[in-house]
Amino acid sequence: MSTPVTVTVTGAAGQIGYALLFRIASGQLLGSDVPVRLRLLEITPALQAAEGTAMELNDGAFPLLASIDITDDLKTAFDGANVALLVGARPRTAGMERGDLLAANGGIFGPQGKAINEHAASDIKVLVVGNPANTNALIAQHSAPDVPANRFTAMTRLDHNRAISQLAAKLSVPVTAIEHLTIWGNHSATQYPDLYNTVVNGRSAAEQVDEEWLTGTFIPEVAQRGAAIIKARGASSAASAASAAIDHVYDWVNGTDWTSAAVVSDGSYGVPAGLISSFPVRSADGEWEIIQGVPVNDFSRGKIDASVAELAAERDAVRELGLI
Ligand code: NAX
Repeated sequence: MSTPVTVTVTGAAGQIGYALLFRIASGQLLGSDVPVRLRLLEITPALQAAEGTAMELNDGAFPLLASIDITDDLKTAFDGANVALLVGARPRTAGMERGDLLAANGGIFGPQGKAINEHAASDIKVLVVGNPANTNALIAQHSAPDVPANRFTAMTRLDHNRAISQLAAKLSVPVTAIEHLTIWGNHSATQYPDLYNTVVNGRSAAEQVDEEWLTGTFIPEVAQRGAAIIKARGASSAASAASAAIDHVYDWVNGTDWTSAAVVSDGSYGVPAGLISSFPVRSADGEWEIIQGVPVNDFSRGKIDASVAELAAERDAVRELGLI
């Protein structure tokens, strides 16, 4: 068995944390032969709840779980961290303007990025789940100037998985029949799930569905799926979000030919360099790479541009607030 990998999870006492931690402890994040040391970061009032989750983790007697530390201290949380899952965030509350939301999250992701810069292991990989995920990741990345920018990513894998599931149901095929699906842009209502490059049983997905379904049903339903879950469940997506976080990091570490992830743009596909935007990506040797040469038709161009404009506006707002 290899040496334990240190995995830091913020917002560990929350509902995504509750679903995520057990899957990490069971070996699904990194591999079934990789022991993990868990570091749980919470705000002080939630430390007791995190202790309760840790008690249950211990009760799982997971062979791969080497240790659990619970803390409200950033240095302790990120000291030697190899993987950081930044889940805890400030939710938007009634009457909160976008600027207030971004400022509140800047107060979380700025200091966390700084602590990662100062204390994390040199191979640190960061996944931001807490919303607004792309811009929170941008803030953390700018606060960690000594860490390669491409180690900061944000999660659009839940959107990717939702799109695969909905397309599979529509075409009555197993999810494994769907290849090369891409979520472009922001993890928000403007995200663009691209079926023009998606392949199902060797044929373009867009050719197998009618245009009205693609534009009038599929795209809005993927984007609004979170709201539909809240309506049905009375609580926001948790286990599916945790599952997507597991998928994202597992693929990052172990490699994949094609998925969607929000990574720092290098200017590909007209997305301004530096923005953290979702792209078609592959991973090899622990590094994401934006897949090049994916055709972008006029319809896709308009959708991608709209989502990227939203990301640029968020970046400008956090810049004005002095957060980046
Ligand atoms: P919960 O409210 O259940 O849990 C959040 C936890 O974070 C709480 O325990 C809170 O005490 C903790 N927290 C707050 N500030 C913190 C800080 N500064 N340091 C450490 N911990 C802190 O939310 P949950 O349902 O778990 O969702 C977590 C985040 O994921 C939210 O921002 C949510 O919007 C976001 N999501 C992102 C998704 C994505 O696809 N990127 C999908 C699911 C989810 O909506």
